[in-house]
Amino acid sequence: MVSRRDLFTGAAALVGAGVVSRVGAASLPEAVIMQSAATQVPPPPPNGRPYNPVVTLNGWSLPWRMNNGVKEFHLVAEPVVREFAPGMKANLWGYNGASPGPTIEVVEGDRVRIFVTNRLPEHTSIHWHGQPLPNGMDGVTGLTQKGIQPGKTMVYEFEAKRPGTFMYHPHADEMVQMAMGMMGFWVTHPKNPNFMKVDRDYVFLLGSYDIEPGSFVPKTSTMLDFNLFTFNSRVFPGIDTMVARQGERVRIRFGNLTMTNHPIHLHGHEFEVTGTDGGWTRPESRWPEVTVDVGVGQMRAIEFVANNPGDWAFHCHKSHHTMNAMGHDVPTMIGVSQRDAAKKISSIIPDYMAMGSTGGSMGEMEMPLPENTLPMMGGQGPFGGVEMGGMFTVMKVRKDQKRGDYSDPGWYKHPAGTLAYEWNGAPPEAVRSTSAGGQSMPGPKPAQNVEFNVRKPSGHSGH
Ligand SMILES: [Cu+2]
Repeated sequence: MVSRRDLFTGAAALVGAGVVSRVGAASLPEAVIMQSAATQVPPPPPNGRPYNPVVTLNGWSLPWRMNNGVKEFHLVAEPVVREFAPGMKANLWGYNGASPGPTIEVVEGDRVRIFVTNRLPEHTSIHWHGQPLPNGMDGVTGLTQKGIQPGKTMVYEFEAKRPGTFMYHPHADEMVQMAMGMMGFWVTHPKNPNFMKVDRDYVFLLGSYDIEPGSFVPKTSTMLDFNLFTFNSRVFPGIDTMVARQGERVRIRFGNLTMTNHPIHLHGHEFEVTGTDGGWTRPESRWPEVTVDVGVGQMRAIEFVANNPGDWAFHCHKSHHTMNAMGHDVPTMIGVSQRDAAKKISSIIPDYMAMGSTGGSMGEMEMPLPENTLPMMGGQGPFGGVEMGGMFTVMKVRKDQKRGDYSDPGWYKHPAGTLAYEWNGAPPEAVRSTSAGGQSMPGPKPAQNVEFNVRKPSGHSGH
Protein backbone atom coordinates (compact mmCIF):
# COMPACT_ATOMS: atom_id res chain seq x y z
CA MET A 1 0.00 0.00 0.00
CA VAL A 2 1.22 3.44 -0.88
CA SER A 3 2.12 5.50 2.16
CA ARG A 4 0.34 8.78 2.73
CA ARG A 5 2.30 11.96 3.04
CA ASP A 6 1.23 15.42 3.87
CA LEU A 7 1.42 17.74 0.92
CA PHE A 8 3.25 20.50 2.70
CA THR A 9 5.37 18.68 5.23
CA GLY A 10 7.17 15.92 3.45
CA ALA A 11 6.32 15.29 -0.18
CA ALA A 12 9.62 14.81 -1.94
CA ALA A 13 7.97 15.05 -5.34
CA LEU A 14 6.65 18.54 -4.71
CA VAL A 15 8.56 20.99 -6.86
CA GLY A 16 8.35 24.73 -6.37
CA ALA A 17 6.33 24.90 -3.18
CA GLY A 18 6.69 28.67 -2.92
CA VAL A 19 3.38 29.53 -4.47
CA VAL A 20 3.43 33.28 -4.17
CA SER A 21 5.56 34.53 -6.99
CA ARG A 22 8.76 36.30 -6.07
CA VAL A 23 8.68 38.29 -9.29
CA GLY A 24 5.42 40.10 -8.80
CA ALA A 25 1.76 40.20 -9.60
CA ALA A 26 2.26 40.69 -13.33
CA SER A 27 3.92 37.29 -13.66
CA LEU A 28 2.47 33.84 -14.09
CA PRO A 29 1.76 32.09 -10.80
CA GLU A 30 4.31 29.37 -10.17
CA ALA A 31 3.26 25.98 -11.56
CA VAL A 32 3.38 23.48 -8.73
CA ILE A 33 4.28 20.03 -10.03
CA MET A 34 3.50 16.72 -8.31
CA GLN A 35 4.73 13.36 -9.51
CA SER A 36 3.75 11.24 -6.52
CA ALA A 37 0.54 9.19 -6.64
CA ALA A 38 0.20 9.20 -2.84
CA THR A 39 -2.95 10.64 -1.28
CA GLN A 40 -1.99 14.12 -0.07
CA VAL A 41 -4.23 15.47 2.66
CA PRO A 42 -4.47 19.23 2.11
CA PRO A 43 -3.99 21.65 5.03
CA PRO A 44 -6.68 24.20 5.92
CA PRO A 45 -6.70 27.09 3.41
CA PRO A 46 -3.87 29.57 4.15
CA ASN A 47 -5.92 32.59 3.04
CA GLY A 48 -9.26 33.54 1.56
CA ARG A 49 -12.61 32.26 2.83
CA PRO A 50 -12.46 29.25 5.17
CA TYR A 51 -13.57 25.81 3.96
CA ASN A 52 -13.23 22.13 4.85
CA PRO A 53 -10.77 20.69 2.30
CA VAL A 54 -11.52 17.54 0.34
CA VAL A 55 -9.15 14.59 0.17
CA THR A 56 -8.32 13.48 -3.36
CA LEU A 57 -7.82 9.72 -3.49
CA ASN A 58 -4.25 9.14 -4.77
CA GLY A 59 -4.06 12.82 -5.57
CA TRP A 60 -3.64 16.34 -4.29
CA SER A 61 -5.12 19.87 -4.32
CA LEU A 62 -3.55 22.69 -6.29
CA PRO A 63 -2.18 25.63 -4.24
CA TRP A 64 -3.11 29.15 -5.38
CA ARG A 65 -1.89 32.67 -4.86
CA MET A 66 -4.10 35.60 -3.88
CA ASN A 67 -3.78 38.56 -6.23
CA ASN A 68 -5.95 41.59 -5.28
CA GLY A 69 -8.70 39.33 -4.02
CA VAL A 70 -8.54 36.96 -7.00
CA LYS A 71 -7.51 33.32 -6.51
CA GLU A 72 -4.92 32.53 -9.17
CA PHE A 73 -4.11 28.97 -10.21
CA HIS A 74 -1.67 27.73 -12.83
CA LEU A 75 -2.41 24.50 -14.69
CA VAL A 76 0.15 23.04 -17.07
CA ALA A 77 -1.09 20.52 -19.65
CA GLU A 78 1.82 18.17 -20.30
CA PRO A 79 2.94 14.59 -20.86
CA VAL A 80 3.18 12.75 -17.53
CA VAL A 81 4.11 9.30 -16.27
CA ARG A 82 1.47 7.72 -14.04
CA GLU A 83 1.94 4.53 -12.09
CA PHE A 84 -1.36 2.60 -12.23
CA ALA A 85 -0.18 0.24 -9.48
CA PRO A 86 3.31 -0.85 -8.44
CA GLY A 87 4.72 -2.73 -11.45
CA MET A 88 3.02 -0.78 -14.20
CA LYS A 89 3.54 2.74 -15.50
CA ALA A 90 1.89 4.53 -18.39
CA ASN A 91 2.85 7.50 -20.50
CA LEU A 92 -0.20 9.74 -20.22
CA TRP A 93 -1.12 13.36 -20.73
CA GLY A 94 -2.19 15.24 -17.61
CA TYR A 95 -1.69 18.42 -15.63
CA ASN A 96 1.13 19.57 -13.34
CA GLY A 97 2.93 16.25 -13.35
CA ALA A 98 -0.01 13.94 -12.80
CA SER A 99 -3.11 12.39 -14.31
CA PRO A 100 -5.68 13.27 -13.18
CA GLY A 101 -4.53 16.83 -12.62
CA PRO A 102 -4.70 18.42 -9.18
CA THR A 103 -8.07 19.11 -7.55
CA ILE A 104 -9.03 22.78 -7.58
CA GLU A 105 -10.82 23.93 -4.43
CA VAL A 106 -12.51 27.31 -4.22
CA VAL A 107 -15.35 28.89 -2.25
CA GLU A 108 -18.74 30.04 -3.51
CA GLY A 109 -18.36 33.65 -4.61
CA ASP A 110 -14.58 33.44 -5.20
CA ARG A 111 -13.21 35.28 -8.20
CA VAL A 112 -10.99 32.67 -9.90
CA ARG A 113 -8.27 33.20 -12.53
CA ILE A 114 -6.71 30.08 -14.03
CA PHE A 115 -3.62 30.28 -16.22
CA VAL A 116 -3.44 27.26 -18.53
CA THR A 117 -0.09 26.56 -20.19
CA ASN A 118 0.06 24.01 -22.98
CA ARG A 119 3.15 21.81 -23.13
CA LEU A 120 1.50 19.14 -25.28
CA PRO A 121 2.45 18.58 -28.93
CA GLU A 122 -1.01 19.72 -30.08
CA HIS A 123 -3.51 22.43 -29.14
CA THR A 124 -5.79 21.96 -26.15
CA SER A 125 -8.40 23.83 -24.08
CA ILE A 126 -10.11 23.34 -20.73
CA HIS A 127 -13.81 23.01 -20.22
CA TRP A 128 -15.00 23.70 -16.63
CA HIS A 129 -17.61 20.93 -16.55
CA GLY A 130 -20.77 21.91 -14.69
CA GLN A 131 -19.84 25.51 -13.91
CA PRO A 132 -22.22 28.34 -14.57
CA LEU A 133 -19.88 30.87 -16.23
CA PRO A 134 -19.67 33.37 -19.08
CA ASN A 135 -19.87 31.60 -22.43
CA GLY A 136 -16.41 32.73 -23.51
CA MET A 137 -14.84 30.96 -20.51
CA ASP A 138 -16.43 27.59 -21.28
CA GLY A 139 -13.40 26.17 -23.08
CA VAL A 140 -14.88 24.56 -26.20
CA THR A 141 -12.29 24.78 -28.98
CA GLY A 142 -13.70 26.33 -32.14
CA LEU A 143 -17.01 27.27 -30.49
CA THR A 144 -16.04 29.61 -27.66
CA GLN A 145 -12.28 30.02 -28.14
CA LYS A 146 -9.27 29.16 -30.26
CA GLY A 147 -7.28 26.16 -29.08
CA ILE A 148 -4.35 26.90 -26.78
CA GLN A 149 -1.39 26.30 -29.09
CA PRO A 150 1.68 24.34 -27.90
CA GLY A 151 3.88 26.59 -25.77
CA LYS A 152 1.12 29.16 -25.23
CA THR A 153 -0.77 30.16 -22.09
CA MET A 154 -4.40 31.28 -21.94
CA VAL A 155 -6.27 32.71 -18.97
CA TYR A 156 -9.76 31.77 -17.79
CA GLU A 157 -11.49 34.01 -15.30
CA PHE A 158 -14.91 33.74 -13.71
CA GLU A 159 -16.78 33.76 -10.43
CA ALA A 160 -17.35 30.36 -8.79
CA LYS A 161 -21.06 30.94 -8.36
CA ARG A 162 -22.58 27.61 -7.43
CA PRO A 163 -21.20 25.39 -4.65
CA GLY A 164 -20.86 21.75 -5.61
CA THR A 165 -18.94 19.08 -7.45
CA PHE A 166 -17.30 19.76 -10.81
CA MET A 167 -14.67 18.43 -13.22
CA TYR A 168 -12.31 19.89 -15.77
CA HIS A 169 -11.24 18.30 -19.03
CA PRO A 170 -10.26 19.36 -22.56
CA HIS A 171 -12.75 20.14 -25.29
CA ALA A 172 -10.09 19.75 -27.99
CA ASP A 173 -9.18 16.52 -29.81
CA GLU A 174 -11.24 14.93 -27.07
CA MET A 175 -11.02 11.32 -28.17
CA VAL A 176 -7.22 11.46 -27.87
CA GLN A 177 -6.83 13.85 -24.94
CA MET A 178 -9.36 12.15 -22.66
CA ALA A 179 -8.03 8.67 -23.57
CA MET A 180 -4.58 9.96 -22.62
CA GLY A 181 -5.78 10.91 -19.14
CA MET A 182 -6.52 14.63 -19.25
CA MET A 183 -8.99 15.36 -16.47
CA GLY A 184 -9.23 16.87 -13.03
CA PHE A 185 -11.61 17.47 -10.13
CA TRP A 186 -13.05 20.80 -9.00
CA VAL A 187 -14.91 21.48 -5.76
CA THR A 188 -16.65 24.76 -5.02
CA HIS A 189 -17.21 24.85 -1.25
CA PRO A 190 -20.28 26.62 0.17
CA LYS A 191 -19.71 30.11 1.59
CA ASN A 192 -20.93 28.88 4.96
CA PRO A 193 -18.44 26.15 5.99
CA ASN A 194 -21.09 24.63 8.28
CA PHE A 195 -23.52 24.04 5.39
CA MET A 196 -23.74 20.27 4.89
CA LYS A 197 -20.54 19.83 6.87
CA VAL A 198 -19.01 16.37 6.88
CA ASP A 199 -16.07 14.88 8.76
CA ARG A 200 -14.40 13.46 5.66
CA ASP A 201 -14.88 14.42 2.03
CA TYR A 202 -13.22 12.16 -0.57
CA VAL A 203 -13.06 12.89 -4.30
CA PHE A 204 -11.94 10.97 -7.37
CA LEU A 205 -12.60 10.59 -11.09
CA LEU A 206 -13.50 7.37 -12.87
CA GLY A 207 -11.31 6.74 -15.89
CA SER A 208 -10.76 3.99 -18.45
CA TYR A 209 -7.70 3.11 -20.49
CA ASP A 210 -6.70 0.58 -23.08
CA ILE A 211 -3.04 -0.26 -22.54
CA GLU A 212 -1.84 -3.56 -23.98
CA PRO A 213 0.50 -5.62 -21.79
CA GLY A 214 4.06 -4.59 -22.60
CA SER A 215 2.93 -1.22 -23.95
CA PHE A 216 3.19 2.15 -22.18
CA VAL A 217 0.78 4.33 -24.19
CA PRO A 218 -3.04 4.04 -24.14
CA LYS A 219 -4.74 3.15 -27.42
CA THR A 220 -6.64 6.34 -28.09
CA SER A 221 -8.98 4.96 -30.76
CA THR A 222 -10.58 2.35 -28.50
CA MET A 223 -14.33 2.93 -28.32
CA LEU A 224 -15.55 0.64 -25.51
CA ASP A 225 -13.19 -2.29 -25.00
CA PHE A 226 -10.94 -0.82 -22.31
CA ASN A 227 -8.81 -3.09 -20.14
CA LEU A 228 -8.07 -0.75 -17.21
CA PHE A 229 -10.83 0.91 -15.18
CA THR A 230 -9.46 3.40 -12.71
CA PHE A 231 -10.13 5.60 -9.69
CA ASN A 232 -7.92 8.63 -10.34
CA SER A 233 -5.83 6.71 -12.89
CA ARG A 234 -4.95 4.03 -10.31
CA VAL A 235 -6.13 0.40 -10.20
CA PHE A 236 -6.51 -1.90 -7.21
CA PRO A 237 -4.27 -2.84 -5.42
CA GLY A 238 -2.63 0.51 -6.24
CA ILE A 239 -5.59 2.54 -4.91
CA ASP A 240 -5.37 3.93 -1.38
CA THR A 241 -8.00 2.87 1.12
CA MET A 242 -10.47 5.38 2.52
CA VAL A 243 -10.77 5.62 6.31
CA ALA A 244 -13.31 6.93 8.79
CA ARG A 245 -13.77 7.06 12.54
CA GLN A 246 -16.89 5.22 13.66
CA GLY A 247 -19.81 7.65 13.79
CA GLU A 248 -18.31 10.18 11.42
CA ARG A 249 -20.28 11.57 8.49
CA VAL A 250 -18.45 10.76 5.26
CA ARG A 251 -18.95 12.21 1.78
CA ILE A 252 -17.54 10.59 -1.34
CA ARG A 253 -17.74 12.52 -4.63
CA PHE A 254 -16.95 10.97 -7.97
CA GLY A 255 -17.18 12.01 -11.61
CA ASN A 256 -17.37 9.69 -14.61
CA LEU A 257 -15.12 10.49 -17.58
CA THR A 258 -15.25 7.02 -19.13
CA MET A 259 -17.45 5.79 -21.98
CA THR A 260 -19.87 3.72 -19.90
CA ASN A 261 -21.85 3.93 -16.68
CA HIS A 262 -20.49 2.64 -13.36
CA PRO A 263 -22.74 1.34 -10.56
CA ILE A 264 -20.69 2.34 -7.52
CA HIS A 265 -21.37 0.11 -4.54
CA LEU A 266 -20.53 0.45 -0.82
CA HIS A 267 -20.69 -2.49 1.58
CA GLY A 268 -22.00 -2.34 5.14
CA HIS A 269 -23.73 1.06 5.00
CA GLU A 270 -26.64 2.88 3.39
CA PHE A 271 -25.89 6.21 1.77
CA GLU A 272 -27.88 8.99 0.20
CA VAL A 273 -27.08 10.88 -2.98
CA THR A 274 -26.67 14.41 -1.68
CA GLY A 275 -25.22 16.01 -4.79
CA THR A 276 -25.30 15.71 -8.57
CA ASP A 277 -23.96 17.72 -11.48
CA GLY A 278 -26.71 20.22 -10.82
CA GLY A 279 -25.79 20.97 -7.20
CA TRP A 280 -27.03 19.68 -3.85
CA THR A 281 -30.10 17.47 -3.81
CA ARG A 282 -32.99 18.63 -1.63
CA PRO A 283 -33.32 16.54 1.56
CA GLU A 284 -36.89 15.54 0.63
CA SER A 285 -35.65 14.11 -2.69
CA ARG A 286 -33.19 11.63 -1.13
CA TRP A 287 -33.61 7.93 -0.46
CA PRO A 288 -31.29 5.27 0.95
CA GLU A 289 -29.08 3.32 -1.47
CA VAL A 290 -26.15 0.94 -1.38
CA THR A 291 -25.34 1.33 -5.09
CA VAL A 292 -25.57 4.41 -7.27
CA ASP A 293 -25.10 4.43 -11.00
CA VAL A 294 -23.03 7.30 -12.32
CA GLY A 295 -23.61 7.91 -16.02
CA VAL A 296 -21.10 9.11 -18.57
CA GLY A 297 -20.15 12.73 -17.92
CA GLN A 298 -21.97 12.76 -14.57
CA MET A 299 -20.95 13.42 -10.99
CA ARG A 300 -22.40 12.12 -7.75
CA ALA A 301 -21.86 13.02 -4.10
CA ILE A 302 -22.92 10.35 -1.62
CA GLU A 303 -23.05 10.69 2.17
CA PHE A 304 -23.38 8.21 5.01
CA VAL A 305 -22.68 7.83 8.70
CA ALA A 306 -19.79 5.39 9.12
CA ASN A 307 -21.49 3.53 11.95
CA ASN A 308 -20.33 0.00 11.15
CA PRO A 309 -16.70 -0.80 12.00
CA GLY A 310 -14.77 -3.03 9.59
CA ASP A 311 -13.02 -3.20 6.24
CA TRP A 312 -15.78 -2.56 3.74
CA ALA A 313 -15.41 -3.14 -0.01
CA PHE A 314 -16.16 -0.12 -2.20
CA HIS A 315 -16.23 -0.77 -5.94
CA CYS A 316 -17.86 -0.56 -9.33
CA HIS A 317 -20.38 -3.39 -9.56
CA LYS A 318 -19.57 -4.27 -13.19
CA SER A 319 -17.42 -7.33 -12.52
CA HIS A 320 -15.08 -6.74 -15.46
CA HIS A 321 -14.42 -3.25 -14.11
CA THR A 322 -12.83 -4.81 -11.02
CA MET A 323 -10.29 -6.63 -13.18
CA ASN A 324 -7.03 -5.29 -14.55
CA ALA A 325 -5.36 -5.73 -17.95
CA MET A 326 -4.94 -8.99 -19.90
CA GLY A 327 -7.25 -10.68 -22.35
CA HIS A 328 -10.99 -10.66 -21.74
CA ASP A 329 -11.93 -12.52 -24.94
CA VAL A 330 -10.96 -16.00 -23.74
CA PRO A 331 -13.20 -19.10 -23.90
CA THR A 332 -14.91 -20.25 -20.70
CA MET A 333 -13.40 -23.57 -19.62
CA ILE A 334 -15.58 -24.27 -16.58
CA GLY A 335 -16.41 -27.99 -16.51
CA VAL A 336 -13.90 -28.82 -19.26
CA SER A 337 -11.24 -31.24 -18.08
CA GLN A 338 -7.91 -30.26 -19.60
CA ARG A 339 -5.78 -32.73 -17.67
CA ASP A 340 -4.79 -34.95 -20.59
CA ALA A 341 -4.23 -32.08 -23.00
CA ALA A 342 -2.26 -30.14 -20.40
CA LYS A 343 0.07 -33.10 -19.88
CA LYS A 344 0.80 -33.30 -23.59
CA ILE A 345 1.35 -29.53 -23.97
CA SER A 346 3.57 -29.40 -20.85
CA SER A 347 6.01 -31.77 -22.49
CA ILE A 348 6.50 -29.17 -25.25
CA ILE A 349 5.97 -25.93 -23.22
CA PRO A 350 7.17 -26.51 -19.62
CA ASP A 351 5.42 -23.39 -18.19
CA TYR A 352 2.01 -24.31 -19.62
CA MET A 353 -0.87 -24.24 -17.18
CA ALA A 354 -4.41 -25.52 -17.72
CA MET A 355 -6.78 -22.67 -16.92
CA GLY A 356 -10.23 -22.16 -15.59
CA SER A 357 -11.81 -25.64 -15.52
CA THR A 358 -13.11 -24.98 -11.99
CA GLY A 359 -13.62 -21.22 -12.39
CA GLY A 360 -11.34 -18.28 -12.93
CA SER A 361 -9.89 -17.84 -9.45
CA MET A 362 -6.37 -16.50 -9.77
CA GLY A 363 -6.10 -14.44 -6.62
CA GLU A 364 -3.03 -16.25 -5.36
CA MET A 365 -1.71 -17.61 -8.62
CA GLU A 366 1.72 -16.45 -9.67
CA MET A 367 2.30 -16.35 -13.37
CA PRO A 368 5.07 -14.85 -15.44
CA LEU A 369 3.67 -11.54 -16.76
CA PRO A 370 4.73 -9.58 -19.82
CA GLU A 371 6.67 -6.40 -19.11
CA ASN A 372 4.70 -3.43 -17.73
CA THR A 373 1.32 -4.93 -17.01
CA LEU A 374 -0.59 -6.10 -13.94
CA PRO A 375 -2.31 -9.31 -12.96
CA MET A 376 -6.09 -9.15 -13.47
CA MET A 377 -6.39 -9.16 -9.68
CA GLY A 378 -3.89 -9.39 -6.92
CA GLY A 379 -4.33 -7.39 -3.71
CA GLN A 380 -3.40 -9.30 -0.57
CA GLY A 381 -5.96 -9.19 2.25
CA PRO A 382 -5.72 -10.62 5.77
CA PHE A 383 -7.37 -13.86 4.56
CA GLY A 384 -5.50 -14.25 1.27
CA GLY A 385 -5.75 -12.86 -2.22
CA VAL A 386 -8.47 -10.25 -2.81
CA GLU A 387 -9.72 -11.32 -6.22
CA MET A 388 -10.25 -7.81 -7.50
CA GLY A 389 -8.50 -5.16 -9.58
CA GLY A 390 -9.52 -1.93 -11.31
CA MET A 391 -12.25 0.13 -9.66
CA PHE A 392 -12.03 -1.35 -6.17
CA THR A 393 -10.89 -0.10 -2.79
CA VAL A 394 -11.75 -0.47 0.89
CA MET A 395 -13.50 1.87 3.34
CA LYS A 396 -11.92 1.23 6.74
CA VAL A 397 -14.22 2.26 9.60
CA ARG A 398 -12.60 2.23 13.03
CA LYS A 399 -13.72 3.13 16.53
CA ASP A 400 -10.29 4.50 17.46
CA GLN A 401 -9.34 6.26 14.20
CA LYS A 402 -8.41 9.81 15.25
CA ARG A 403 -10.32 12.74 13.78
CA GLY A 404 -8.45 14.11 10.78
CA ASP A 405 -6.17 11.07 10.68
CA TYR A 406 -6.03 9.50 7.23
CA SER A 407 -3.31 6.93 7.94
CA ASP A 408 -3.96 3.25 7.31
CA PRO A 409 -5.15 1.59 10.55
CA GLY A 410 -4.24 -1.90 9.27
CA TRP A 411 -6.68 -4.78 8.90
CA TYR A 412 -9.86 -4.99 10.95
CA LYS A 413 -9.78 -7.28 13.97
CA HIS A 414 -13.14 -9.01 14.10
CA PRO A 415 -14.69 -9.34 17.56
CA ALA A 416 -15.21 -12.94 18.69
CA GLY A 417 -18.28 -14.50 17.11
CA THR A 418 -18.53 -12.02 14.21
CA LEU A 419 -16.52 -13.86 11.56
CA ALA A 420 -17.92 -16.35 9.04
CA TYR A 421 -16.93 -19.88 10.07
CA GLU A 422 -16.84 -23.35 8.58
CA TRP A 423 -19.73 -25.67 9.36
CA ASN A 424 -18.55 -29.18 10.21
CA GLY A 425 -21.82 -31.18 10.43
CA ALA A 426 -22.81 -34.07 8.14
CA PRO A 427 -24.14 -33.03 4.70
CA PRO A 428 -27.94 -33.40 4.33
CA GLU A 429 -29.52 -35.70 1.75
CA ALA A 430 -29.84 -33.82 -1.55
CA VAL A 431 -33.49 -33.28 -2.49
CA ARG A 432 -34.39 -32.44 -6.08
CA SER A 433 -37.22 -30.00 -6.65
CA THR A 434 -39.81 -31.04 -9.22
CA SER A 435 -41.83 -27.89 -8.89
CA ALA A 436 -39.17 -25.31 -9.77
CA GLY A 437 -40.54 -22.83 -12.26
CA GLY A 438 -44.07 -22.93 -10.89
CA GLN A 439 -47.18 -23.34 -12.99
CA SER A 440 -45.96 -21.73 -16.17
CA MET A 441 -42.95 -24.00 -16.57
CA PRO A 442 -43.05 -27.15 -14.43
CA GLY A 443 -39.70 -28.80 -13.75
CA PRO A 444 -38.79 -32.14 -15.34
CA LYS A 445 -39.90 -35.33 -13.62
CA PRO A 446 -37.15 -37.22 -11.78
CA ALA A 447 -35.01 -39.19 -14.23
CA GLN A 448 -35.75 -42.66 -12.77
CA ASN A 449 -39.46 -42.23 -13.61
CA VAL A 450 -38.91 -41.44 -17.27
CA GLU A 451 -38.68 -45.08 -18.41
CA PHE A 452 -41.69 -45.99 -16.26
CA ASN A 453 -43.87 -43.31 -17.82
CA VAL A 454 -42.98 -43.93 -21.43
CA ARG A 455 -45.83 -45.32 -23.46
CA LYS A 456 -44.39 -48.21 -25.45
CA PRO A 457 -45.30 -48.47 -29.13
CA SER A 458 -47.99 -51.02 -29.64
CA GLY A 459 -49.93 -52.24 -32.64
CA HIS A 460 -53.14 -52.20 -30.67
CA SER A 461 -53.16 -48.64 -29.39
CA GLY A 462 -56.54 -46.97 -29.66
CA HIS A 463 -58.42 -50.26 -29.41
CU1 LIG B 1 -17.58 0.26 -13.77
